Amino acid sequence: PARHAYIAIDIGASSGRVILGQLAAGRVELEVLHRFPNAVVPQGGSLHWDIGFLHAQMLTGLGLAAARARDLGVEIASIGIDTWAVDYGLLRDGELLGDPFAYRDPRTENVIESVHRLVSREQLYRINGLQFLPFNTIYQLACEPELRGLRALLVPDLLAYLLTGAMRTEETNASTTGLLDAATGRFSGQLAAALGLDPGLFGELIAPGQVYGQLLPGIAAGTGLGPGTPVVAVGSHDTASAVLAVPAEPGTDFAYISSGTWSLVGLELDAPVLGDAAREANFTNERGVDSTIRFLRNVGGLWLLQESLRQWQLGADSLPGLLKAATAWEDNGARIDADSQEFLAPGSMADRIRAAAGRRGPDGAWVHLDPGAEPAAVVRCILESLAQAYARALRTATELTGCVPERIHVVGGGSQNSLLCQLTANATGLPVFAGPVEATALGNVLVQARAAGEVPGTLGDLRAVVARSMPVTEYLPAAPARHRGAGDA
Ligand code: LFR
Repeated sequence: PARHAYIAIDIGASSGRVILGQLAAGRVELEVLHRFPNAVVPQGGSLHWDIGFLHAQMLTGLGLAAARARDLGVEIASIGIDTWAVDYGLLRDGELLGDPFAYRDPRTENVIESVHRLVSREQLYRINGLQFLPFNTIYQLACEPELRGLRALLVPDLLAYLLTGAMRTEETNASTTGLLDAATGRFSGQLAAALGLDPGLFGELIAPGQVYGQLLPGIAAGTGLGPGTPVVAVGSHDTASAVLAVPAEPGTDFAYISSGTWSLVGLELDAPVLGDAAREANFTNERGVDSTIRFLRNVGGLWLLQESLRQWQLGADSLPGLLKAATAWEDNGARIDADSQEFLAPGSMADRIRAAAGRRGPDGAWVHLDPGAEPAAVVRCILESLAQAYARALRTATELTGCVPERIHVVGGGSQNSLLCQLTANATGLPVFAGPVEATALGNVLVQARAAGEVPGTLGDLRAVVARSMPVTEYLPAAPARHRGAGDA
C-alpha cells in the first residue's frame, strides 16, 4: 500500500497555509504547499473575515496537495483544519448568511453588561472557566438580532462544512464559546437556558480524531483528491493544536507560550481551576486535545508588531532588519501594558504604542516614549513589554496552581524572534526552549496520523515525535544589562 500523507489547513489571523505532512522513521516532515494572507476586512462599518477568499485558498491548496501527493506516490489519508477560535458563521437551511464577524470588531461593548445581568461574571466563570475577553462567543451571540431557526458553526467547523456538507462542532474550539461546562466539556444546559439560547445552536460535539465527513464529490473532482477522503477533526482551535506539539519531555514541569498574533501563556493541567482567584487574574481553562486543560492568559502578542509594521508600510521582509536594530537599541525602560484591551482594535498601532509607552522618571513622574521615536525604539518597547507580561502571567499561574515550571517552551512564529525569546528568559529567569515554528500544523498532522493508526496513542508519544522531528533553540536567562560589567561592552 502507498505511504500515507495528511493535509493540514492552518489559518491564523494574519496568514494561512496548506501543508502536506508525512511520517518517516518516527519523525514528521512538513511541506508547505500554499501560503496566503488573511486579515480582518472592514465591511459596512464592521470587521469581518472573508470566508469566500479563505474557501478559495483552501481549494487551491488542496489541489496543490493532491498534485504533490501524486508526484510523491503517497496517498492522502485525511484533511484537518484549524484556525483561531471564538468566531462563527450563521447558517439558515445550510446557507451561510454572511461573512463571520471578526473578534476585533467592537460590537460587543454594549451587550456585555446585559449578558452579565442574565448570568453574573462569578457564576459564568464557575461554569465555563473562561477568561473574560470582550469577544468571547457568548457576547458576540448577544449581538445577533435573531438566532431562531439558525445554526452556528465556528470557523474551522464552517470550513469543514464547506468541504463535506457535515455540520459538527469540534470540542476544543467549542470550549472558547463560553457555552461549555468546563468540568464536563459538554454544552451547559444551565447556561443555554439562562442566556435564552437554543441548546442545539452549535449542534453535535465531536472530539479530535473523529470524522466530520467525506469530501463532497464536486470538491474531490475539482481538487483531484480521492473521492471519500475524510475531513478529520483535529484540535481545531489553533492553540490546542500548537500546545499539543510542544516538544516537552515526559515528567518535566513546563510552561508554554504559543506565540503568534496572540501570545497564549500558561500551563497544561488535568482539571480546570475555577475559583475566584483564577477569575480575578483572568485566567482561562480552555480544553485541549485529550481533555487536557490549558490554564492560560491571552497576552497581546505579535499583533502589536504586525500592526506597527502595517502602519509603517513595511512588509514582513523588513522584520529581520528591524529586530536587529531593536536588539542594538539601548532599552530606555519604556513599557506598555501588553495585556491592555486598548490594543485590540486595528489601526495606527505604532502611534498608539508611542502614546501609551512610558516609564517613571527619576522624580517619579511619567515620561512618554518620544513621539518621534524610531521604529527600533517602538519594537524594543513592544518586545520588552511582552516579556514582562509573560513573566507576570507565569508568576500568577504558579500562585494559582502551585505548579512551578522549570522551563518555558515557546512555539509558533514568535519562537523565531530571538530577541523576544532572550528577553523572555531574562524576565522569567527560566530557560526558554524555542520551536517548533510550525507547532500548530504539527499538532494538526499528528492528530490525523494518530486517527489513522500511524502513530501511537498518548500525548507524550505525540510530543516525542515532535521532539525528534524539529530543532529547538535554547535561551538561558542572562543577568540584567545594567549589572553587566564594563568589560562586556
Ligand atoms: C490564537 C487564538 C487564541 C484566541 C484568539 C481569538 O490564534 O486562537 O487562542 O483567544 O486567537 O480567537
